[in-house]
Amino acid sequence: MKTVYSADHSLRNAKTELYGGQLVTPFECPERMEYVLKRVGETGLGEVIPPGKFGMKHILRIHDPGFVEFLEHCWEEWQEVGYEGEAIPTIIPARGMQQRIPEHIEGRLGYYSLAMETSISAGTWEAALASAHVALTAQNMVRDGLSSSFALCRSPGHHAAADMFGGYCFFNNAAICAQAFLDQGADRIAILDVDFHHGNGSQTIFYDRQDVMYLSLHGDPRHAFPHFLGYGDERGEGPGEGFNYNYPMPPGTSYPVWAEALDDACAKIAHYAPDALVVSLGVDTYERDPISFFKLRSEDFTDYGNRLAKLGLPTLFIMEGGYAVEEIGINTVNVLAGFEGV
Ligand code: OKP
Ligand code: ZN
Repeated sequence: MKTVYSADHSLRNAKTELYGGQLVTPFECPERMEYVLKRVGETGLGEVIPPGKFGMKHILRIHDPGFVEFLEHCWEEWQEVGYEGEAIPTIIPARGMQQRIPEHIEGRLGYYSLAMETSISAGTWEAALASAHVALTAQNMVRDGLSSSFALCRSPGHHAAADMFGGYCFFNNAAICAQAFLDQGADRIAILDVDFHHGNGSQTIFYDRQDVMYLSLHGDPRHAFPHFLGYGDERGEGPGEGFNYNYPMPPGTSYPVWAEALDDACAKIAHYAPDALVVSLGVDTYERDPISFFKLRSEDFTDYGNRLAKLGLPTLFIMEGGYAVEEIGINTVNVLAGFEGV
């Protein structure tokens, strides 16, 4: 399987994440990519290729133009008002407030954010843009007939909504690729999200549509980020009803229970018969992940890669989370090698 990778991810190197009332070094750090890339090389998974050039066209099929413009200029505007730290929102348009876009950067930052751990800093825009292009390059390879490809994306994407960033995500890479498949002639795409966290952005973007089925296995939102979406009774709305499936699971969930949910999701995907499968691949389900509470072991990742292959669908893997940095390479490549039956 070929991997698409851009060193431009390292342009995002935020110094601060608001966590437990403190500013800590972000869990979502550049070193994550080094470990995955190293493992791809060690295991001989396949060639590593750079992203191609795409304009903004595919990104703007998913994201609001005002949001994109905000992301591009946020950091310079933040500095212009004289703030010395990284850009962290302090107020958001919560219940009962106006959903109008303010002029001051503090207000616009709040308007376009869904969470407050993700600081915007120098290079964030460049890295997020490179990440979307990595995803689109891998998507193109599958569109052109490869049976699978791996987009080694950083920043991740599945929390990003049409006009909100947060949860370490800026552009929703999986959603952008699903839409690109459709725009290039596909009738149906399934997004299977195996990251520990619910992909609220991906769900919301396609919630009223039946041309993209979204299925997610994740930590129960009563106990886990993003806390305000990802319940089991969210099934889609209008024409999208019956095309959204959530599998929230409790703290301590280990592989047998998780794999049962996976098999159920795979059966639904098989019945839907999509033209391609997009896998939001986060490996923060790992037992030693520092911010998550599932108990998957490294060999479990190989097993579920194998189960995914049984669907027999053209498959685009998109990197999402995974914060046990030293094991992220092993766990990620285990899924891909398991898929290939290596
Ligand atoms: C991004 B991805 C835990 C706080 C969680 C944000 C997590 C974002 C995860 N106490 N903070 O889905 O891996
Ligand atoms: Zn996650």
